[in-house]
Amino acid sequence: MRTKLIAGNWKMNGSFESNGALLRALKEQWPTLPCDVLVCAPAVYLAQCRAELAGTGIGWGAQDVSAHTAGAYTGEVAAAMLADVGCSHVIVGHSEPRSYHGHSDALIAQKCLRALESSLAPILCVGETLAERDAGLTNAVVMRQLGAVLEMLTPRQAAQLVVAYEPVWAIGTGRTATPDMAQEVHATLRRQLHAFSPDAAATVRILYGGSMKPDNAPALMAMPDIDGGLIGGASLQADSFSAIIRAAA
Ligand code: 3PY
Repeated sequence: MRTKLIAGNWKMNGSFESNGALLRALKEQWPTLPCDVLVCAPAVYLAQCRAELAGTGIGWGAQDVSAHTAGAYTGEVAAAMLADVGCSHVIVGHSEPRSYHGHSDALIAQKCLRALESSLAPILCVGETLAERDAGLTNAVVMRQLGAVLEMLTPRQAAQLVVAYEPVWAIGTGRTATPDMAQEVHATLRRQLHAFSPDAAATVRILYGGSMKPDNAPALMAMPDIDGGLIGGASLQADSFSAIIRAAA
């Protein structure tokens, strides 16, 4: 049985003041948690997350990681630095940096490797655009994106991954895949993992992302291959994030 994971993706939102209020509200609401929970904050606020969350059950993670280990890479943050500030996870390959900053499958695979070398679990995002879905390419796209990472990993490393299926057409649009649509893609990803390593297929959590909200979370998370959510806007308010955590219980 895989423990469900609810991960907040704050994207480029927040301030010391608003983060503090949000984290304190979550701590108060969840002295004990019904599933795994973490918040993925902008890098500059990760130390604040550590100060607020250390010793609670709520974890924290980053939204990107350098493909390099250290050195002359102005503006980048190394996996070892994220581990040093207590991160357990890092989002890799979200469709926003894939499309706005040209993150390729090969670069994303390198980022996953750097994360794993520092004992960080990559949350590998995969997902198709609307044009790709309409052209019947959904499975081919997500399998290409996952395959580019798997081919760099050992089965043991693959078992450390978290995969997030985020249909690009459902991100920031308010549109969501129906539970059946999402389940079909999650099952495809699970089969691909199984062909690579049955152990990884049994362990890896496949999250749904893309406008998961309190009202659609219960039906999505009732699906057999949906092991939690990567939550955008609804993770910025304690009440909506908590409602999704309750839906995972
Ligand atoms: C969204 O829900 O908009 C996301 O992109 C989650 O990562």
